[in-house]
Amino acid sequence: MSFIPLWPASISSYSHQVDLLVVCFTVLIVALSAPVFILIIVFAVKYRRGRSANRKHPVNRNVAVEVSWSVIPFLALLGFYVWSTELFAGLHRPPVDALEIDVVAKQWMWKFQHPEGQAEIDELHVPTGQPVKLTMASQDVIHSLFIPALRIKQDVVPGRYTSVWFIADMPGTYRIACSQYCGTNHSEMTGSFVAMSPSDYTKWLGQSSNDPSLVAEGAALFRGRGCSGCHGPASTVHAPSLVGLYGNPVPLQSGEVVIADDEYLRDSILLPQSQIAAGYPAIMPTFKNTLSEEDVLKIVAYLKSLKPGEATQ
Ligand SMILES: [Cu+2]
Repeated sequence: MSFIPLWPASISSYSHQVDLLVVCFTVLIVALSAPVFILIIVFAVKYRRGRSANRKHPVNRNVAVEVSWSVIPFLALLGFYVWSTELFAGLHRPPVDALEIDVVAKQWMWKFQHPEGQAEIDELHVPTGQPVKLTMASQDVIHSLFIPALRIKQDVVPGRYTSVWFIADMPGTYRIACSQYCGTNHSEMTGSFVAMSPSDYTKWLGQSSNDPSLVAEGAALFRGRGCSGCHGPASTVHAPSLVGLYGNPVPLQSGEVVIADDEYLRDSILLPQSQIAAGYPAIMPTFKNTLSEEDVLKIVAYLKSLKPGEATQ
């Protein structure tokens, strides 16, 4: 019989910080609430009916004490608010050199796609000591990727990308779970998180390198689904060139200027009428019913690879 450990393995500096936060917060809450319960019991015994005790209570106000027992806990809790918010916000600021892995959640499995093309189901292999950023999409309902050993959990929501990042420090095999009820087999939507030394990871990549890279698959889709007909260099249709687009500002017809990030590229493919680039007619059809989230992630990977000055297809 196996038990769920009370304190699961903690394998990153982030997970150590979360643990420290939880321990300190528990200590604070006990320190704030224990005196209340202890005094309830003490007074209940001391002043119970029939007991001879001095029940006179002369007026004895001490403003300094009364203010301090409100202000000190308030400041302590505010400190925890700042601390935990800082930790939480850090989850969404990945370093630029992070290894990018795409995640598609669907009833009831996790699909992970490495940039070199390796795809895995319900298993995620990552190198230790290196930042890894997960860009996640859902094919159906809301799921939530939970990796207890890293103390991270992020909802995966249909219709948009969410992301999370981490650095795993200790090699080993840990659990992955879906922590958002997503239908009948929700409880079976689990998997293994395998952290490997960088050399083992390179070896692992080499073993399963039959698949073309994400960028190559995206490029094939870009041509195969007709995107290049309008957006390619030889096109006669008035459509914006997508070379060097990623990460740069895009002026919209509405006068707004947005940054072409993953989410913008995704929306432009699936909801092309929502944000029209300034100076271009709104003629692009939606690819909502013909491309899966996985296909879109591949095309986005391809578009991100298009840098000005490099040969394009
Ligand atoms: Cu799920």
